[in-house]
Amino acid sequence: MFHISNPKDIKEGKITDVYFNRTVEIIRKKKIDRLVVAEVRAKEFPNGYEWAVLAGIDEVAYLLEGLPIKVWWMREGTLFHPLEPVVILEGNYSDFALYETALLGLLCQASGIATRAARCKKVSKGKLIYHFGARRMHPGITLMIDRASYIGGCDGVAVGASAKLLGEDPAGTIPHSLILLVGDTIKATSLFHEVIEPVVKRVALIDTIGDEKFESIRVAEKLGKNLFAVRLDTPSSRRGNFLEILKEVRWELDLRGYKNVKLFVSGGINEERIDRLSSVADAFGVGTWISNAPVIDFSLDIVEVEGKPFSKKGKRSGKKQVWKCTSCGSTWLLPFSSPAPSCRCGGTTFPLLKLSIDKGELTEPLPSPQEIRKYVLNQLEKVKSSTFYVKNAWKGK
Ligand code: PCP
Repeated sequence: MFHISNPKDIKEGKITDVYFNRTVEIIRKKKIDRLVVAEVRAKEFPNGYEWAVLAGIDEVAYLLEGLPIKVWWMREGTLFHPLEPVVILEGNYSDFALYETALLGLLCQASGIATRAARCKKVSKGKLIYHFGARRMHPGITLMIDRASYIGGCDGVAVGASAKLLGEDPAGTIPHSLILLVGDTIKATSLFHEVIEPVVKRVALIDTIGDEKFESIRVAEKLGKNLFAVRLDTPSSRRGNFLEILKEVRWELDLRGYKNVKLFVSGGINEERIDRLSSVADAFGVGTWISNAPVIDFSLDIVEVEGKPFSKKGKRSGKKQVWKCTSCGSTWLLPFSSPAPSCRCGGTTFPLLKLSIDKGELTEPLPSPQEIRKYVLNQLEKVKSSTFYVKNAWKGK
């Protein structure tokens, strides 16, 4: 059997830390249940990120729907900051206590992946980013990982079942295995061109046997205008100065009239390599860097009991709202009952946390993955890329 949780058990609050079961038992036996407000927020982000992308809300909606509580959340895809609550729960504590473990798990991992995808897309300066990292993670969560990478900004995912969930076509090229079976890059690519339906872009993998420069020329001369791109997944032992290899392939293809053939890069790709190679590469296949993204370390904490601000040491008490300026993007963290702040830039401010579940029902339909992705890309336009990473920290070629 596969060691994955049964969705029914998750929905029934059975995937929970045992101390929540015992707490609910005590509450019920000693009749000490209380009306509380609890908030989900992250104290800090991995690697000093200044912002993160909220993801996993659609699964949280499914998890909490039907519970006799009120839930406010930021729209999925919202760029948020440390200390800003992204979800608020209000109700009798015992009605949602058993869901904390699953709720946090849904948000922590998906938001980590969506944030890495968004950072890759931001640093790519508009180049294509495809998520190729399903093979690095347990297949039980492939759909979640691919969805988070797509709404975070990736242009496509490789797994067919995930693409189906997203209502998109899967993005794929040719594996080394096909070339090794056939024994030659050109013969293998020709078989692909012969068998696979024409709507699928012809991306030839050119690093398996011969030199990338000569293989790219051979495959371009063979497929001509049918060749969309060449993929370089050059093993690190042969990578040398990868940017120079890309420039050389670009030169040789252009010299022979194949300016339309794009350069697709994969294998060990991260933000720094995208930044360094995006002056020449047209598309990137990113695996581990996205699917194995560090989680956003959310925690859920009570901030009000029976209407009075009350929270543990280290947490600011009281129900809060996060306001954002429509024009400059500034945000404010204020007590929930505070009036809308005015922004120095003159822009109007709006509340990010919206009542989204009331009396167990969603207050409005959830946005589609495409709408969320568009929302993320719009916000990314306003994000300063200079706040990314220490340049040249990466000494690799
Ligand atoms: C890998 C595969 C994945 C890429 C690289 C992800 O290549 O193509 O898409 O890699 P990453 O986790 O380092 O970012 P291989 O497994 O070498 O090749 P193949 O395409 O033949 O499966």
